[in-house]
Amino acid sequence: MKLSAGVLAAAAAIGLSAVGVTDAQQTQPRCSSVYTRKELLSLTPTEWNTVSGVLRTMQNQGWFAWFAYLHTNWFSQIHSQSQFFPFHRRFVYEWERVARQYNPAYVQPYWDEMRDYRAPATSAVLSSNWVGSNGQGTNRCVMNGVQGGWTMSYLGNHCLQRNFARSGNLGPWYSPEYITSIIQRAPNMTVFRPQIEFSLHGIVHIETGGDMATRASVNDWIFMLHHTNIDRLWWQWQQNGHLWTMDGPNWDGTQISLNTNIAYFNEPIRNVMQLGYGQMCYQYATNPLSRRSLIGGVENLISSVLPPDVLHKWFPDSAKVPSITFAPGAKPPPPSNGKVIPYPREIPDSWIVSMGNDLANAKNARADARNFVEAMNKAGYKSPY
Ligand SMILES: *[C@@H]1O[C@H](CO)[C@@H](O)[C@H](O)[C@H]1NC(C)=O
Ligand SMILES: [Cu+2]
Repeated sequence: MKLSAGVLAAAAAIGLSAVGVTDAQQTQPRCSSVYTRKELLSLTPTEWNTVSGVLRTMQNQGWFAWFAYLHTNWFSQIHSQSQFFPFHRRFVYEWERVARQYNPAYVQPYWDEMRDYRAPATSAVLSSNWVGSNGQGTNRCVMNGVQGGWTMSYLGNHCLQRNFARSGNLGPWYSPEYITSIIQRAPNMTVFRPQIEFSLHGIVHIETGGDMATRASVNDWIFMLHHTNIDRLWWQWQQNGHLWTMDGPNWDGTQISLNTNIAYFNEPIRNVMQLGYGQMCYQYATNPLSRRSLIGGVENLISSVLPPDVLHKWFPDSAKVPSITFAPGAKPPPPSNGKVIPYPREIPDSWIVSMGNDLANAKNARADARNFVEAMNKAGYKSPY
């Protein structure tokens, strides 16, 4: 596509560099400033005060109920097909936009779930200091953390519920190595979407249980932490050569494209593809906590342990980037300290079917995750994570 003189002049007027305009897909202006979404546990006490205060206000003003209603009402249009990523990016952004009207210092944090994948229930995220732990009593009501004792009004008044799987232990979930492998291997949205939706995405919903395992999962603020992390993973993949990649089915049976409208929001998917443009004026922090997962770092370790054929099958980028320079303190410990990667918990067929999701895709995604662990263990790989 050739850029017209008018487009170039408009781009110059809004201050895009030559590098910026080579992106012919981008029709939105670059943000004049961006804010940074951080891992929850890296928030300062002041930042957490801001966030938790806004959440209480939003609960009192009915926003939890409104967003839970939206997610429920549009459920079948936004899951199990390619709208999944763009819809949820726009949805989390909408939540953040409302929150920032109450306090402009609100920035939506994420939960780095790969960091906690071996024993998620022991994560500080699920402690009384942050989002609270498992539900209590016969009704599984959440009694501690930022939503402790809350009554949710959608659908019908009830206490916020959680019912952790595995007798409250949760997990194991999906390793940083596996998520990194998906990001390196998935060639298009048709492959990438189910691999994330039916691994990490689904298991956190199901295993948290209670409200999180229903269509009204937005009642639990873990939803926002979780989907912000899922959005971060999509962005990682986009930055890995897939900035404008959008293909596969739309909910109405047509093929999706960048010009397809996002369900409910009625604006083209194109508008939310590139962070730092249009309304998407945020970026993701790479702080010391999140560096542990989604790691350039692990590749060096992996490539020193795995036989070349195994390496190239599961980590094709390691052939392109033979060695990585570590930031001080970021180098993974030697393999002798490592542990075998456990098989991840899988999403049951019954849940896939009850949510109206695509069972064949879900089965493929499960098999891929299992084959990965088997290949790593067979090769004698020990994980530092
Ligand atoms: C996505 O990639 C898979 C695997 O290479 C391929 O079979 C499929 O046709 C691709 N689909 C699209 C829409 O590009
Ligand atoms: Cu959803």
